[in-house]
Amino acid sequence: MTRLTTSDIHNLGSEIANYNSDLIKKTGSDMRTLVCFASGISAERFAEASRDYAVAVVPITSGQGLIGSFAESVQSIIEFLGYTSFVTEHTDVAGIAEAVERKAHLIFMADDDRFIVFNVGQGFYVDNAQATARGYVAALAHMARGLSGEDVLVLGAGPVGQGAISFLKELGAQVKVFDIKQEKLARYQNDSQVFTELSLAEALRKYKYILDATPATDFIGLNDLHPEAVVAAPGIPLGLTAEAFARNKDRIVHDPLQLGVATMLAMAL
Ligand code: 2YJ
Repeated sequence: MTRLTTSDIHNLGSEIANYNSDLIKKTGSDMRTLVCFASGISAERFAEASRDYAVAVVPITSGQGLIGSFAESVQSIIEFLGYTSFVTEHTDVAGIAEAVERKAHLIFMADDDRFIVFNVGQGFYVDNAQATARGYVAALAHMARGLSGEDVLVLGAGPVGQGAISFLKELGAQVKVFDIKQEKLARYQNDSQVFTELSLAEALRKYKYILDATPATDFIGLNDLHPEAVVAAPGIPLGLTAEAFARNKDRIVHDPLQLGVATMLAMAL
């Protein structure tokens, strides 16, 4: 994931209900339903845990420092899902100490390389890349009204792409993968469930369902896509050109933070 900027998440909190409505329009399901599907927990469990869990978000100053409104944006996503949450007054280690003192069960925190939620009581964490992968596969599966037996093209075999591939396999999809770096595809060479594509142009034209897990920008133009393409594109920047996005926007799920954070929460319960 490329480092977010304040402008990527500007207004995220005040726009979250609109974001959710948009998700319903595109996928037929709201954020809560999608993240329960992504994490394999029931809606009842998700609701029940919201009564028991307090969630902290700790601003982290290391590396390139704070991103304006990052912690508050994470908090607004968690609260939209019905959970009580707070941003700690202190940052970094003092913030973690504060979170534990204030009885947080879950602690969200991100530096320049990792973004995790730590489950204090149970001693495990969920990484944003893993959660983002599952959340976006869930969105794609709902847009497609099921992916069992369907061809799905995954672009990029980094952490998000790999997470997406394992969930797509669980869902019974026929997975195709492309990565500009051939060596990243080596892990799938002996995997009979994953087909390696060597031409991006051919693959894009051939497959309707696409999960773009690359950090690349503007490499998918209007005429490159299948005419009925359905795209789940985690992360910023978007791989589609502005033109390609405008033409297909009702069949594209793309956001800077929302679905990944929401899925982290569900997976951390
Ligand atoms: O607390 C803050 O305000 C900052 N330390 C947030 C930093 C957010 N980190 C990023 O945007 C990184 N690119 C996260 C990488 C996650 C990889 N899945």
